[in-house]
Amino acid sequence: MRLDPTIDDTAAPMVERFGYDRDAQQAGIVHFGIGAFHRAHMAWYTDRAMAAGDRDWMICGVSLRSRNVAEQLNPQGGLYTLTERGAEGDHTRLIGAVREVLFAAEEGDRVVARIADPACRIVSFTVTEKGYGRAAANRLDLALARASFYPLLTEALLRRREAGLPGVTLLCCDNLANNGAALRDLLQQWFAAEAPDLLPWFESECTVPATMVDRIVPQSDAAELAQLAERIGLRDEAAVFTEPFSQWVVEDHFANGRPCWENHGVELVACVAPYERAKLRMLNGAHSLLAYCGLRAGHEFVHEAVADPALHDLARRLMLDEAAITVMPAKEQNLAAYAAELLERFANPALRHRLAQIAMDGSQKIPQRWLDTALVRRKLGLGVDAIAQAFDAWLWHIEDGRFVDDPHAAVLQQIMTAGGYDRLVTYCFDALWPKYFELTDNFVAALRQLPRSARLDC
Ligand code: CS2
Repeated sequence: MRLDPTIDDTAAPMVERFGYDRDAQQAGIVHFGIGAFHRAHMAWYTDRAMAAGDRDWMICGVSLRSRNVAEQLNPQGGLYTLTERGAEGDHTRLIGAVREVLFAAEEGDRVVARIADPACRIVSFTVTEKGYGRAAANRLDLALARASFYPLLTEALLRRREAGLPGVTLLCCDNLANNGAALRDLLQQWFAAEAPDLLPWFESECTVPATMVDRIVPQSDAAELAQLAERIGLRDEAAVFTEPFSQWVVEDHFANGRPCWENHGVELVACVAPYERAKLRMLNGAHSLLAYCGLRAGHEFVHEAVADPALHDLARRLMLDEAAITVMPAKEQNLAAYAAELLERFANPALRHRLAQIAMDGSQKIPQRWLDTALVRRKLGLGVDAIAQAFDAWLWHIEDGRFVDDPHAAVLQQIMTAGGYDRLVTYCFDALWPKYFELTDNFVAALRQLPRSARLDC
């Protein structure tokens, strides 16, 4: 039997329930990019806030790229289960916070109507690093932006302004450096080009807080869905599987209200930067290192890569010897303990987290994960060694080509084939990441020290 809104309380008794009247709630949130991460993170926090008495924070999810999530969730009335997989076994909860999923390409009018509705107070995003239409150095590429959420958002905000409604909070939940400021800057560029008269209203009525989001959420696979159905007696096509750990640090700057997430573990702070930097440079930095070095060493999953003593040591060195010194921690942050905890989280064998999932979109992830660290270290007169090894493994990954899923894959591979490593390294710092141009010599020098980069002759 498939999960649907009419299932009664006797079905799947071991599953924890949300326990609020979904039909009595309005949709206070429109979320772009309703993938597994959002369902296991913001929707999970919001579900618990509503279960504790907060009202009218149902989520309308929007998919930009495919109809898949709508097909998984809509027949289930938006319901899905979240299973935490830890040392104590699996713990499953039914989540009620999602009302519906709209596919933007076909239901744009509805997306606009949901955001323009007086009930909507937050528009949030997990559209991945490449979903923001950024070219080098946070410049907005208008053609890419037109294919993303910007036009629908603009139409909806124009309607809100015409109707005299208040603004909304625009909440970026992606792993970008300074994600609030970055999104704000991109929106300013977009409005300046496409809807200049909306810009002053946006600036005075909307806010764009920074967030640090953290929960490891692998793509669910068919075997996991089948095992879940066996265990709970219900088939859930939209099920998510994640770790027990979750963290969300949010700048408390909301234009039009928010759920009381702070009662459910969310840290609402004045400044997110130290948390975000530690997370991007240590967790995500080590993740990408494990992905490229792990794939090169023949591993498939994160827990396998981190069980390899050489890679464990390299990930630890990237976090502690290289990244930690570049982060000015908040008072309560202990970066040594953080690194130790991260290595334990990576080692969780119940999470089938594919290295290939992390390896995708390297051209979009590498700057905030490795290059920001390298830039600070250069200013301090310090080199990079673990990061250079990780970078070398990324070059291998491009050359090998088996798992490459990256918006710049074709051009990177072409350059590699035509000019080899030296041309590719130069191209990266010249064209792809010009903000980091001064690092070219550092990386060339560091790569020269590595055995497999003997071909590097630039
Ligand atoms: C991962 C992240 O796919 C990736 O690139 O590094 O999704 C990571 O699992 C999350 O940021 C953890 O919070």
